Amino acid sequence: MEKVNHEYGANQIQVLEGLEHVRKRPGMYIGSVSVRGLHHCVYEIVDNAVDEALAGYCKNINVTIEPGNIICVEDDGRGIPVDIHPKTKISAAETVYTKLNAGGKFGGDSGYKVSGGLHGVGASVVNALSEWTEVTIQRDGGIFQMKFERGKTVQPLERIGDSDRTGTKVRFLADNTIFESLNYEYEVLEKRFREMAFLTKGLKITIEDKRPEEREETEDGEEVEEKIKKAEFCFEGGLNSFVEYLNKNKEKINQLPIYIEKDDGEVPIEVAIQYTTAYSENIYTFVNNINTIEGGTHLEGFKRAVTKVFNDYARNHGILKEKDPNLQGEDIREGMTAVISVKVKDPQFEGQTKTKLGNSNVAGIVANAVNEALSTFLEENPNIGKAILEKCISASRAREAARKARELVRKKNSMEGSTLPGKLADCSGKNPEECEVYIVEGDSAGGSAKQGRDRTFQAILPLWGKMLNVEKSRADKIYGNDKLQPVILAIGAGIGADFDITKIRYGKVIIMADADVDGAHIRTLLLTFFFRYMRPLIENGNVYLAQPPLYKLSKKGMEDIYCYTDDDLTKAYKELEEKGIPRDQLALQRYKGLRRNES
Ligand code: TSJ
Repeated sequence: MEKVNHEYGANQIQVLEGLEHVRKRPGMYIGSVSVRGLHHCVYEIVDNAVDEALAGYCKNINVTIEPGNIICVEDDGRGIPVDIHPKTKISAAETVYTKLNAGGKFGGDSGYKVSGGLHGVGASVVNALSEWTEVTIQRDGGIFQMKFERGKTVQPLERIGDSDRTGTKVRFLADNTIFESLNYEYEVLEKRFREMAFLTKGLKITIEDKRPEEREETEDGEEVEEKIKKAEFCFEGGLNSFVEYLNKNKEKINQLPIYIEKDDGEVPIEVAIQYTTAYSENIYTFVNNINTIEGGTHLEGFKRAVTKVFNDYARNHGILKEKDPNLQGEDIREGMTAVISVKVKDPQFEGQTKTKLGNSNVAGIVANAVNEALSTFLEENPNIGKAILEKCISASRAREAARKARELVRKKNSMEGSTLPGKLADCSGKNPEECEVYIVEGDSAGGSAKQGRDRTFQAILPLWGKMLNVEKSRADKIYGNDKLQPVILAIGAGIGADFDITKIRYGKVIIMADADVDGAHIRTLLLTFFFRYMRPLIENGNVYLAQPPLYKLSKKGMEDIYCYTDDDLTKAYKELEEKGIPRDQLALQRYKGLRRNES
């Protein structure tokens, strides 16, 4: 007995050291202690329940944000095993919660665990970063419960009642001494759980925000309508539903997505493809339900197969003649929306953000599956095949025209030296790292920006008239566009495939548009342009949005107060009133051109 106790003690110390380290260096385990890391904790717990669903034992997962930012996750799976682990002498459930990375070591292995994967650091990490945690398990005819504080067990697993149901419920309060904020964003969680439900056909996930609403009022004291913060996601169509959701506002070429599902026992694959009349390509890829935003071997295999199948089909059906060159991948993917989901037993994640699949065998497996299913689909649906290929061919022509337009722009620029747009009020500084350009809307705004700037490092580029929506035009229309041309020239790093981020003339590209609907429109159009034609600029963090104040409150002897929203203004009035400064003693200035749309 003595000896056993001793071992138990040693074990406990090791456990505590592990979880102490998580508290010392939380970033190493969950990325950051910002809201992002906070949301990660919720995903981590939910992932455990999704694993139970993938193993085939759970149909429902309910997530609740309770008042006080407590998170509750409940599933109807088998319940975490409660029997005593022979080695550690503590329950399996407690081990999952107190040992780093213990999750994967337990039985019932579905093989493709989400938890223990990329952000799968294990429930113990969330436990260590929580002020308190309460786990309730129903199985083997009983209700069992255990409690923790900052990772330490304050109540070992005990039986607290009888039950003929099974399932696991976890409630936790993240530690506010670790996280910058505990304000979960309902919309962010909703989006992730919708995605999780798309990826696991038939699984029902509900989310509800039960925190009391911060009472919002407009200036006139009218109450703002409450948003519904409750959703239920369950998609029998799986990825088909996902693609239909992504394309809901677009004009479709194939009404029903092309659906491919194949499980060779090694790498199960699910793909859905739907073409729209849009010009962009939207492909989302997942490995073990993790969004692989950097792509990888699964995406490569997919692209390779799609390019081959459509070219073969076009040749066999006389759409491409012998003398015609092959269609390029990008032509074939114009207007394509696709979601690819693969399950890989031992995924290797590479790349800057570790979201690029590296397993080389996956490329061939995906390519084969897509090859086979897609060529069969085209043979069986020749009308859809022809409609898609017609679009590919005009994409290919446009690409050729775009190449010529781009070359023309390049030639013109090199002949005229580095021509800067006439309207640009450049800065005198030449070091891009220190310089910034404000893209402002209209002449008057441009004028006041010029007055207020420090010309040693701040440049102003005013824009006029209707900005082109690049989402609705092909590349050939963009290179020569007179609204975009000044932006391209001022930034000075080219566009599209030629874009070279090392050549940017300003380290900060700042969009400064009015705080009204027209301003929002211009912001969206410019951001879309940067996203589609200068994406490294966004990914490298060079694009900024200026937020000018809507109001200034002033009074003699008091420092000016700037308000950025109507809400800010209401709060400022209230706070000043409490300090004994009534509204009628304050001068309110509304900034011209920065108003919200009042029409
Ligand atoms: F890990 C956790 F505590 F965060 C957590 C686990 C949180 C939530 C909301 C659910 C779960 C969870 C775990 N749900 N279902 C399970 N299942 C198991 O742990 C389990 C059950 C039975 C067997 C078996 O082999 O009989 C094996 C496992 C891994």
